[in-house]
Amino acid sequence: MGLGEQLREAMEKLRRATFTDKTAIKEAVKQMQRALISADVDIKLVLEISKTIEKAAFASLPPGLNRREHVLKETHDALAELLGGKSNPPPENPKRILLVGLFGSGKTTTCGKIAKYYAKRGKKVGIIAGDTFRPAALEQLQQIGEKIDVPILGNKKEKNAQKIVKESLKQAKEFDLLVCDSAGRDALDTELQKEIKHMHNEFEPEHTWLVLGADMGQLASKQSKAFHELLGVNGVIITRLDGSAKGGGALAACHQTKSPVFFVGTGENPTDLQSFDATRYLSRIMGYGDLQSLLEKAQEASLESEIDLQALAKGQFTFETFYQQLEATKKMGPLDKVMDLMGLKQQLPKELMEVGQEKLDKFKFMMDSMSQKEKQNPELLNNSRISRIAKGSGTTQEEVRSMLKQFKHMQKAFKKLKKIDETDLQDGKGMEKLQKLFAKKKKFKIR
Ligand SMILES: Nc1nc2c(ncn2[C@@H]2O[C@H](COP(=O)(O)OP(=O)(O)OP(=O)(O)O)[C@@H](O)[C@H]2O)c(=O)[nH]1
Ligand SMILES: [Mg+2]
Repeated sequence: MGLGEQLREAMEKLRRATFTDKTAIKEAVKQMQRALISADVDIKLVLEISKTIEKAAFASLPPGLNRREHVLKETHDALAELLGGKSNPPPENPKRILLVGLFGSGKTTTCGKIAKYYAKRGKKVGIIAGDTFRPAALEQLQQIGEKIDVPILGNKKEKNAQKIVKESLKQAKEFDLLVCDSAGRDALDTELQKEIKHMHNEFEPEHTWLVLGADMGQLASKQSKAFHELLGVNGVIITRLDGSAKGGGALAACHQTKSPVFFVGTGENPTDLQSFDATRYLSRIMGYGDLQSLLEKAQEASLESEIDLQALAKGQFTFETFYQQLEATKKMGPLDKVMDLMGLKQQLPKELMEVGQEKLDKFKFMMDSMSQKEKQNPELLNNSRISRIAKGSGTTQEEVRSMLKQFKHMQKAFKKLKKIDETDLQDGKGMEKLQKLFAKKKKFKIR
């Protein structure tokens, strides 16, 4: 079973775990450990990742996520870190890139893709045909070169790759970037090792990138290590990610070479190259299509709570804020969770915590039936106005009164927020202060 499948199974366990049950969590974490260890990931790292997951499983929750989602997100973040961080933009002005890798990993195709990528960004690029083993390797490159309009530097008669590089470098000044292809090799074969080492010494590339097929699986780890020890690999490219393979070996490759994935190949054409996105990749190997939306949800939730807090802190608690607050909290989960987070849970009556879609809709209709002036000055709402609003919104006067009561309760509670300095909210200390403030006011009561 490859790393991809193992990880997916571990994630599946995490997803199904009840999280009230310590043994279930521990079991899921163990499975994750097994998956990582079998991919030759350093034991220290494995333990770090497990600790992160366990911590998330027992720690208090951020707004908007339930326990399961929180654990999945933390796991994702830990794995993304292992892949060299969430975002690794490729270098902007590389001068020399050497591509190395096993037979058929996609080096030659990728040479074309990278050349195209940088040519599109205004660089004058040349490709060195440094593969003298594969029959018709030069022709293959020449065809690619024609397609992308990039010159190929090579010599059909020369069998020594080092000499080809030496010759090509004489023209180096003409180009901003030289991308060098190499022959596919088993990195553990000593003869081939010598060959590529000589070529590497001649070329002196600042970038030596290892090209790996997404279908390589467990083989990736050993080979990556050997290539890295031999040449000092400082970047990884995963090809054929468009196929059915999950590309689990990439995790191990990144770890072995201590270098990030810069690009992934997603097809056979020169434009089928994407800069790497750890989240997209992890969604794939973890078989969790919703990961992206989960992360968006987490971000949205924290954004929403921030925006609301800032508006509230300014003391502008209007009907609009009221509605927004209810709507946001509905999206984020039960209102009492948010109130709890703000240290308000004990102070607010129970009915305030419960807000369903039906009630929200009614509030919306009522608000739509109010004039701007009424929205800004709720004290204007006398009996005749209330009667008008009820009629206009298809609700009863009693329902309008109940909504007003709820609004006033909340308005009063949030007046306390004014005492919090706005800058505190921006630097994240606001929440702490807020909790302290309300914790002190144990006797605070809403009538
Ligand atoms: N679907 C798909 N196919 C790819 C991708 N990258 C490479 N290929 C295909 O994989 C096969 C091998 O690609 P090459 O570029 O010739 O690989 P190589 O590493 O140069 O191979 P050798 O020179 O023989 O070691 C070809 O059929 C390519 O079209 C990719 O990202 N997606
Ligand atoms: Mg090739």
